[in-house]
Amino acid sequence: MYPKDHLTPFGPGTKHQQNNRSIHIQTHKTTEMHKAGFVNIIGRPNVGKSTLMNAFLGEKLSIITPKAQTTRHRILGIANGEGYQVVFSDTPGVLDPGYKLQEYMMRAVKSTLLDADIFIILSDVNEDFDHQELIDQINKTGLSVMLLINKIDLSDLDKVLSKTEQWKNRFPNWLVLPISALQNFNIDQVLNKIVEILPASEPFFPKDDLTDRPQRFFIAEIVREKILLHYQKEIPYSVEVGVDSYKEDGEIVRIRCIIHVSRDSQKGILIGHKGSMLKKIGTEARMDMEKFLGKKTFLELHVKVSKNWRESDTLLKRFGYSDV
Ligand SMILES: Nc1nc2c(ncn2[C@@H]2O[C@H](COP(=O)(O)OP(=O)(O)OP(=O)(O)O)[C@@H](O)[C@H]2O)c(=O)[nH]1
Ligand SMILES: [Mg+2]
Repeated sequence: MYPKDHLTPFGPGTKHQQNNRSIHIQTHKTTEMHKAGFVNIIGRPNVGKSTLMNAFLGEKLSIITPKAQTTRHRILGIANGEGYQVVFSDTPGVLDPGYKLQEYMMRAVKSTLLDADIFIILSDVNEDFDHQELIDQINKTGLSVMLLINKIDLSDLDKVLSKTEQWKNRFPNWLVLPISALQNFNIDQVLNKIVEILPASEPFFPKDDLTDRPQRFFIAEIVREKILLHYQKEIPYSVEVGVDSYKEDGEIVRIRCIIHVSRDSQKGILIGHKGSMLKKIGTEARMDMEKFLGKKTFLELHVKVSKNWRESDTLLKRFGYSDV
């Protein structure tokens, strides 16, 4: 989905131009000083991939919830520093797909095999990443792999040490490190290591970019985060959120979002008694949007039944799930 050549909105960092260094003398000079590349984060659902990317960025970009399958797309988060640019990819958790939406999610994961410079496989202290097919594909690339054992704040030293040993014995070429994404433990050390390994390259994005996704994407994700947090059972997995209209009106932003549900019966559950649930979602989402946009926000939420959207190629594509 994101071959590097297509990712490069500007300048001398593009592969094409790097391949023609002789005619770009200035590019050649600066390439030696600057490091840049793609670090793709892969792991099972709920291990903390989004928390980790946000920790690297020092910003809340990807949404995070205690529920598995929170992330549905590949999301780039760009960490810019003096002399480096690390383009992280947050991805959906690896699973065996049961319906079309999940198939699209897994295609997003597979796309990270095509453009990585470094893989981060995120595991946690209680669960191992055991998707052998993906491990084989990653190893076949011959690229650097960092196996990070997350959530060590929930464990004890003995367990962390034994997990670290297990992984080191299994994959002697991998760099194995314990971390806590939530508590920022070892995050700077991992970032330093990444920069050390990355190739010399011009940046792939302007150095003040944080992501490749438009503001609207994150607006919709904020609403989805609140739904994941406040509803149980099938609702979180049956909703999709789209931004229907976004208007700047001086210092105010007026936003209308559509919440798509899969069945008629889910509409009432989502709205709640006299609209109480929808109101709660709206209030919390609006507060987060104001922080994210830095502006006073008016938010309108509407619920629409888009029958069985999770199984419809047409609707999935309309909602931004691509073939990659
Ligand atoms: N205690 C602890 N909790 C963590 C840590 N990292 C993440 N979590 C929690 O784990 C849960 C899942 O985190 P996410 O970052 O959404 O996990 P994910 O891997 O992106 O999940 P999916 O998008 O569903 O695949 C959240 O409740 C996080 O707060 C950590 O280092 N320690
Ligand atoms: Mg996630």
